[in-house]
Amino acid sequence: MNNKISVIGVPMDLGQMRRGVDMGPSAIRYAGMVERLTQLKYDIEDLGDIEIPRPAQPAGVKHDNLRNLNEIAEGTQRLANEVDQIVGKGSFPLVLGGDHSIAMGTLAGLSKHYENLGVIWYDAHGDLNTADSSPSGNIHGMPLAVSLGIGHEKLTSIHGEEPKIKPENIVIIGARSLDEGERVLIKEKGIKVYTMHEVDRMGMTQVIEESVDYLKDRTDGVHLSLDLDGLDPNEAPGVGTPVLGGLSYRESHLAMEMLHQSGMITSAEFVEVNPILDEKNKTASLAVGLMGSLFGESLK
Ligand code: HAR
Ligand code: MN
Ligand code: MN
Ligand code: MN
Repeated sequence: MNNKISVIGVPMDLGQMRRGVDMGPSAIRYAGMVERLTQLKYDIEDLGDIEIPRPAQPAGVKHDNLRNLNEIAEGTQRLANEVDQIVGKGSFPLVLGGDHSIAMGTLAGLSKHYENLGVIWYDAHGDLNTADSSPSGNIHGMPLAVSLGIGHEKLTSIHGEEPKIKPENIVIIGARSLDEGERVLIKEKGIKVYTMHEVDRMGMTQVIEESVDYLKDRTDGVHLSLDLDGLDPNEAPGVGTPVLGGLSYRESHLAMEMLHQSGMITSAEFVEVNPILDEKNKTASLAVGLMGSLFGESLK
């Protein structure tokens, strides 16, 4: 794994309706992220936070079922520029959310450096909605579709017109809340999904082994996009859209450890930490612990 890590915070809360997720980056830093990764002998630089525009007034106006469209497009474009530069100088981008809409910017920035960028989407949700299929108009439910080039032109054209990723390079893990339009897209595009059903039946070991095998030959880099709501709300109470029956603490650490061993992860983001909904910074601390495992911490 790359020995240089560049951290960038994205205090974005415009992709959904619960205020407070914009404080996710601070909560993760307070949970001891830099100290934890420094102990692992990484050379870590914290670039601070991206500036996110204020929401339009009156707040939260919907634009064609795309709440805060212009502000999100602007903020994620700034993130794309930063991520592009971080990879350009040979460092590992570690992005702190913020709601999951920021992944549009992360993937757009990364896409300039990879022909076949792999994506592991660790999430209760598919985030494959468009304005037409979205039940909420919340853009945090759309970033994976947008990155495939499906969605509003203002979003699909962030940091370049072309699609940022290909459907065959995606693996979704932990899904248990998929909307009808998302199911159609998954079938149509042949996207690989390990729902909770498959995780339960196969176990996380096999899920990660298969995912690594699947992505190994077809990709030239793999981004981990970890939505904390992929974990069970008992482990991760500080998220805006909790869904029961999620991945456990131990399954998630195992997944991170195995991904570390694979040596294939080239960038990562940890999103949807909302300290206002949290219990004593439990979810932010969990995120930092998972980073520890992803970056090679182990008892041996
Ligand atoms: N699928 C629902 C929607 O699009 C809920 C999405 C919730 N998304 C996240 N990110 N928390 O995974 O509105
Ligand atoms: Mn705010
Ligand atoms: Mn998500
Ligand atoms: Mn989610």
